[in-house]
Amino acid sequence: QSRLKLQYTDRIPFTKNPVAKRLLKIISEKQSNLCLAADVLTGTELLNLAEEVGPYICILKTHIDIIEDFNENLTKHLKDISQRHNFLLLEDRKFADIGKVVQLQYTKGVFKISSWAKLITQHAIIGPGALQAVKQNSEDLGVFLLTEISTKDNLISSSYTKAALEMAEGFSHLITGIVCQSPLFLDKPGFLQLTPGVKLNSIGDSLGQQYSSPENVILERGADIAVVGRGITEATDRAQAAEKYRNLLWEAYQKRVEM
Ligand code: 5IU
Repeated sequence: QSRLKLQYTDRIPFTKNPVAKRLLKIISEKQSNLCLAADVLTGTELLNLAEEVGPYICILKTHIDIIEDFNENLTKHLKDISQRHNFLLLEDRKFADIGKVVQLQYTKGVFKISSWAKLITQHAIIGPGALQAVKQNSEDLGVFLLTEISTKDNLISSSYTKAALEMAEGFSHLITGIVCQSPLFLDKPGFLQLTPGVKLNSIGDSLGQQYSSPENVILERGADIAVVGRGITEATDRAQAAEKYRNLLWEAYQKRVEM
């Protein structure tokens, strides 16, 4: 059966990655398939945003290296908020170096990503090395592997996408899902499709980003979880905007299952 037709809870038995199981539970408990892209520049902004939007999201996605006043208290507090509001932290680091360097970037440096992020993103370009580098943590870590990207004129080909998906299949204990733009891997209900580039009333920005609507991303593009950034962070009432995206995305998924 196609993953597009299954309710989130019915997909739990197909997952091999423990974090994916937790994520599917959170999604159904909160009735939210919304991931917030929290691209703000200070610790205070990030924590305030997480508090406001926390009730409506299943994942909060960070780019921790854009925070101008980073210290370890920030990730400690962020973790507390994520536990209180029941969402997972995804560091969108898009690891893409040799395995050894990825291992160091994931565990060391100022950010110590492995100490707070249950989810990370990785590029497939370097081969299985980057996945092997973080594999020993698979009880406590889920990887979203990138096989497509939302920007205009990007260099990813369909053969790259296909090969990246095949690579993911070899690491099903570690892979939570795939970051992509179209309905791929329909026969793998254990993998979750995470799709960025979602915004109401906009087709893109001036730097190549391309947007679809919440309905389009779930019904046409096959997303299981949609990533919304500026659609929420630039709204006057961010909680209200998050609730609106949450409702639209959830209704679209229910419609997809019933169609
Ligand atoms: N992001 C994309 N497109 C992609 C991938 C990641 O936009 O293909 I892979 C990230 C970048 C940003 C967020 O953190 O998702 C989208 O933010 P906006 O909704 O503000 O464009």
